[in-house]
Amino acid sequence: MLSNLEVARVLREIGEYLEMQNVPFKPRAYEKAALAVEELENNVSEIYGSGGLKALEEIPGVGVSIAEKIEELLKTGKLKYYEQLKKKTPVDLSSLARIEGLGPKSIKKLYRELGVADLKDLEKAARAGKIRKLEGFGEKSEEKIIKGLEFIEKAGGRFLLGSVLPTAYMIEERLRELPGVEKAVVAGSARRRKETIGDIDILVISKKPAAAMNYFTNMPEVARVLASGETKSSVKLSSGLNVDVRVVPAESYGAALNYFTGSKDHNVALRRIAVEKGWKLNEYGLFKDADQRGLHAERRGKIQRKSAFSRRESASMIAGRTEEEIYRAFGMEYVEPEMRENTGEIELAQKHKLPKLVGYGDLRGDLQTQTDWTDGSDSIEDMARAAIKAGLEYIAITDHTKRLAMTGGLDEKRILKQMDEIDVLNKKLGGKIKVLKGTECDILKDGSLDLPDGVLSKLDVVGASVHSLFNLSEAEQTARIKKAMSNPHVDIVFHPTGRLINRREPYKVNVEELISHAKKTGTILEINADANRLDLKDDYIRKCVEAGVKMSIDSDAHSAGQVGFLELGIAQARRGWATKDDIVNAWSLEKMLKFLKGGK
Ligand code: DGT
Ligand code: CA
Ligand code: CA
Ligand code: ZN
Repeated sequence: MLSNLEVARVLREIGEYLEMQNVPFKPRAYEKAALAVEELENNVSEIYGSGGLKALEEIPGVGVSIAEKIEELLKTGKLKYYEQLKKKTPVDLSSLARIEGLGPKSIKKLYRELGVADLKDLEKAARAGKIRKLEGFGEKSEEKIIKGLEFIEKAGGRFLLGSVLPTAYMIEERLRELPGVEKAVVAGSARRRKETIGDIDILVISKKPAAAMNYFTNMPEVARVLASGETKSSVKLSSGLNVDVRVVPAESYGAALNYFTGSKDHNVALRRIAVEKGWKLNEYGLFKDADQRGLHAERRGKIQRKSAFSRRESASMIAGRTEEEIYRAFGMEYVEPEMRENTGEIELAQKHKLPKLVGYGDLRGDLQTQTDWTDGSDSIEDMARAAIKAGLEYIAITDHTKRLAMTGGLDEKRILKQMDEIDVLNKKLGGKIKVLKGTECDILKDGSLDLPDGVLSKLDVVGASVHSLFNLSEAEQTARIKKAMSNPHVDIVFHPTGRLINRREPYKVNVEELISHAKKTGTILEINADANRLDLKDDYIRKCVEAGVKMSIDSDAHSAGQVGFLELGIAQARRGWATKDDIVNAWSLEKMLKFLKGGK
């Protein structure tokens, strides 16, 4: 389903393309229609769904011709007229318009005079000093364009959850400590723990909103203030990351948190349920009747004023103070943020059948860590002590094997020596933690393993990994890993797809086939908690859960400081709907080992 903003964007771009072709009047009409759609209280798809073309024509500024275009867009997801215009004018409008200060008129000029069709052309022209010579531009605007290009480049990709969360927590914490602030909490995709983040969203309840905003827009990390208002401000940090802060009234806190946590698709589904009940859900609350005047005020953001708010609250508010209250009013179970993607969680919540997700404090062990025996930086004992500190009951030492020569991978002789050392250490630690003997054994080209079975059979935890030949065909790669899984000593496949988020695609492999082979062979698949990996990804975790394939959540620590750094892995597991029962290292040592040895 298309959102109002998406429909408005297409209409606006049509106007801009027409403007570039010097078509009279029409551009203005499309711009007006875009604004009207943007400001609609209800979703334009819903309006069309209930009232058809006629209802679209009733939107102010939307005539027959534009209504028909919206209809085509909603029905097919595409619009021929728009596509044709785009083809006729080979200018990447939406990218160019992201540069501060560039509108359709100046983009037209740049295209006509300098042939600038996209950001690359723009950069070339600016660096060559050509833009300052254009009429209506100058040295200043050329500089501004170069700045704008730099910002876009910096913020171009999405950010890793692992790099964003510490910043998000930090800002949240600082806001919370300000005088007058009752609550400050991270919402948006960061609260849903999505693996990559577009921007940080933070909600604040405060008696002194101006003070909170003043602090926020003046934080030392702020590179630029994008918007600053009484209730909503946005900044760009010097890291390139954008942060939005909104101040909301306590009465609406739950509704606002729900709205700004998203996902958008989850929100839309909830709102539809409200409409079915004859209610109305928005970021201000859940309301019994659609008091149009009140809603109008809300839309303009004036609702923050106490008087307007309490008037409406007394009139028709059903819930809004907490998220729990809202879900309860719907007759639903509370939905954990990590599940809010509208991929089936709403239906389960209605039936009170949501899975009980593995908790952030549920892990009892860590099954992948490396030490200074290979490419880790700390000793086995350091790692064990760090694990004790992290509250773990067991830790597996899984150093690399000899084929991974650059890490000083262990051969047969050295790993046997390491096993002896672990025996000694376990005695020394006197039961404070159980150090398990393990390996991260390389999978060779033909699917055989880098250590002989005689050694593997002596280990507590055998992990197998692909570290080479990433470019095999899908069939070869899949067969290779399946063969390793068929080895009766292999307990876990570590980082099963080999991806590095934003840096490296996974190798070609049929994960569905790996999952069914894991089921058949009793092999565990890993959820690697490294911020760059988070491998398996959420979709695959769900498939494992459905197939009854067990998983482990491992830190892949290469230093003591990284041991127990499992939060991101747990978050990923929760996004994949995993329960404690699905995660072997959420189990007691005894049960976990029994599964490892008995599973095959
Ligand atoms: P991101 O920032 O791209 O990683 O993803 P989000 O989910 O944080 O998205 P963002 O920052 O654009 O907006 C925060 C939340 O606000 C989003 O999860 C849901 C809500 N929201 C934003 N735009 C819309 C919209 O057009 N309709 C609805 N229903 N909700 C929206
Ligand atoms: Ca966001
Ligand atoms: Ca945002
Ligand atoms: Zn390593």
